[in-house]
Amino acid sequence: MKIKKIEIYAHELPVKNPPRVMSSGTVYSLDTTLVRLVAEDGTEGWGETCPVGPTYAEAHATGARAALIEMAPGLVGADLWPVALHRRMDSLLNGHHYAKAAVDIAAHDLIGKKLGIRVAELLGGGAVERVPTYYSTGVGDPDEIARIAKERMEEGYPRLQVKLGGRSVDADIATLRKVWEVIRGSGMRLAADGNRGWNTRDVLHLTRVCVDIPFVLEQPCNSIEELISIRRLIQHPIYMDENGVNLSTVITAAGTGLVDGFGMKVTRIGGLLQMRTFRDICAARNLPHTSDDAWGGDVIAAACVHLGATIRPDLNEGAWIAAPYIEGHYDKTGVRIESGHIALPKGPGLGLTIDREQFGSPVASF
Ligand code: 0XW
Ligand code: MG
Repeated sequence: MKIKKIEIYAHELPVKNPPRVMSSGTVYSLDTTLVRLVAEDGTEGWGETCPVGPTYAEAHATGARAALIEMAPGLVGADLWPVALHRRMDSLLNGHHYAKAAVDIAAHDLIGKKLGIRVAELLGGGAVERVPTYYSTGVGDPDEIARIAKERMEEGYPRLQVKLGGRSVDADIATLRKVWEVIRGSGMRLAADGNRGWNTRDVLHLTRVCVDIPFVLEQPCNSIEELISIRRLIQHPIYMDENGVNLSTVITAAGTGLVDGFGMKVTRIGGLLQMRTFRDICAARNLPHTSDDAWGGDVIAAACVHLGATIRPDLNEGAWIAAPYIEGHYDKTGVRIESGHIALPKGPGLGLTIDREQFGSPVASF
């Protein structure tokens, strides 16, 4: 199974009710990159990568396309099987996981279609048909965030992630208190995501003052060193998100007991091949985790859901997708949220029907 053709597309995804505010930046519309791989027999596969602006991670939209254009000539004729494909990509470009992930996802989609099986089965199977998701608020006024929390709880979301940081820590504490007043006793799980936005002083204060609220503290500070310094001083569990940049870091974080779980992004870690290994490392250490990406349309959403379906259910913190925060879809059939859960698509590969017309001409094709 070899790659015959590669097309790279750019597509704009406007934020619904803009802006979306996080401690790492404020965004109004996101520039996503799609990859279409075509095999020798004409079977196609789609991949996607969409950094949520240039300051969330060490990634940006035009960087993704530059990396893909750098690799693409050397990928024509390459073996599609993911292990071989990643070796080929690594021989063409060092790093740039978030770009390589788009090729990896497209290859999984294509192989699934060729074999007539879903990506979830390609990833090892054991999939649930109804995948839990979670809702992620922006950073906002405490009363407004509590109102959103109530609405999502009533809709049936099993988990809520509240975005915090980048402002006075007292406003963050007030937000957590108001949200907890609303969801207390409902069973809805809570994550407090600082998105690297707090210093250790503010985290220590926040966790002391909120010791009675059972939230998970997600990526509170910028660096691994800061996580190490607060780890033994707080009583809330810590999840790593942005610092989990590769499998090596994950192995160390899991192996040394630095964290109690992860928020993980398919593109940050390099694609579904690495995500599958990450899932199994977490299972070996009983560490809960998500299956997310930073942003993106229907393709990346489907990739997160297929992987998310295969996570051991007691460790599954949900597959997050950007659909509720985006205007429109470019896929006709795929992933939709209902009562805080997503039905795993039925068709082969990612199970999508892409409306390619929406993307216009490719920005590059090889
Ligand atoms: C909720 N997410 C998965 C999507 C946002 O863009 C960032 C994020 C996170 O940091 O958890
Ligand atoms: Mg996070």
